[in-house]
Amino acid sequence: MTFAFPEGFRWGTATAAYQIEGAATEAGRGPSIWDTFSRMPERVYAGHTGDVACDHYHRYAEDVALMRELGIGTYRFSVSWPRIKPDGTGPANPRGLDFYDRLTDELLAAGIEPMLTLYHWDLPQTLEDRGGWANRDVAHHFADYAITVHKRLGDRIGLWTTLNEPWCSAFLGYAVGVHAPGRSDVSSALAAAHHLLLAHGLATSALRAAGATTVSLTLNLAPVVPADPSDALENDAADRVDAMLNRLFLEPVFKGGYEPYALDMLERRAPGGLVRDGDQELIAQPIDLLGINYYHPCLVTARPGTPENPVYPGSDGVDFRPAMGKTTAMGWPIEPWGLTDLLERLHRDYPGVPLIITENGAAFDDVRVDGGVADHDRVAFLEGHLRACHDAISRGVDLRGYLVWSLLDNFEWAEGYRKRFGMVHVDFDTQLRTPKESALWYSKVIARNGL
Ligand code: IFM
Repeated sequence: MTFAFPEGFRWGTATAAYQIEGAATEAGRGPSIWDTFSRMPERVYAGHTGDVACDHYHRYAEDVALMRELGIGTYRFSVSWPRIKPDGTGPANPRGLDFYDRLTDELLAAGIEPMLTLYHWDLPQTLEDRGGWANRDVAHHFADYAITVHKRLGDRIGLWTTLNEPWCSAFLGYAVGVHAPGRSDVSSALAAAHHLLLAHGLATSALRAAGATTVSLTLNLAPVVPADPSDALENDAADRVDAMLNRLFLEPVFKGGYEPYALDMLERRAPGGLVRDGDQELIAQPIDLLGINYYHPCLVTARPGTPENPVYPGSDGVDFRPAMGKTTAMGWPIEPWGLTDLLERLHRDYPGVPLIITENGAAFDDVRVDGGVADHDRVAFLEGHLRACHDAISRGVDLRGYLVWSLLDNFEWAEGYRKRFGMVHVDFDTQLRTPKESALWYSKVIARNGL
């Protein structure tokens, strides 16, 4: 074997509630912002919704059995807040908790370690009606919800993640409206970013007080690469994007506070008094693991006069370069070196924080061959990124695991079901699951603990 991974390395896969569960109105679940958004005209491809999705709510046992057959060691799933608290606050809906209880037991019985994410973008609609993440109160409601889930599952779940990709929730949801709730207002997005971080801090300390031993946060991070690294203007362009994509979240969590640039942005462009005394201390709760979702680097160049891209406040004069080489079906560049760079940077800038890849994967237009799915592109993608992880580990990075996005083809947000990220093909008419070549390949990687 050429690329052996450390003993105890976690091999797994990930999904999210709204993308796979379906059963949108079952057992007392309330509506989420994605139920509303997907019904707005022309927001989601072809009017697709998560109403049925992969019907995982009813087929979870079959999906767990599939994972067991593949040898999956860790399964990262998210809990639907509106299933647990249909109005976002108030008493728990026991039938909602029952589902995750059954899922957890099924996973444990199959020898699969559950990793639970509390928020993967499906805010209860009633909370959005009260201002959503731009309203500070939501952070406190989130901590209450976290404790409700912990009370029921804390005896069996060892790995807790507060938020998935708060940058996406804040900026894709509130600055440009390509995701739910579909608002286009930079100041609300900045408020949302701060309140998401606050929610993370409040939930982390509440979970810790309740006895959780491993608490993590998952961020979508990417190296921001200037076209000409020897040019000062180019570096400044890259630095301003990096400040809002990466450091806006990393610095307050790991360094005790926002950088002056980010703090200034939050105070100047968001409604007054956003960052209150004590907030930064709350956000800086120690965590045990940082989850990284890596898909591709962000390529930029300085072009004076270019208007700000609202998802990166302060990015005026920055142009976003298209991919040069091979891309996935999302049009994202395939650049595994970006993952090694990112891991090394995190190891250097935030030493002592164990890392785990909580998502990496790709959408491709799969080719069906004799009833099977020959997704050679996905195999090559995963193999390239696993080598990138191995490189980082051999340079001293404390990387504890790798989870493929995703187990199943699923509801890819604004792209609906047309972009397929799964290692397992889903026929959305019949709900038939067919492991693709990548699933079989990954299974062998897991068995060998390496490539
Ligand atoms: O499908 C998403 C997931 O929900 C969050 N991270 C990126 C994936 C691919 O776009």
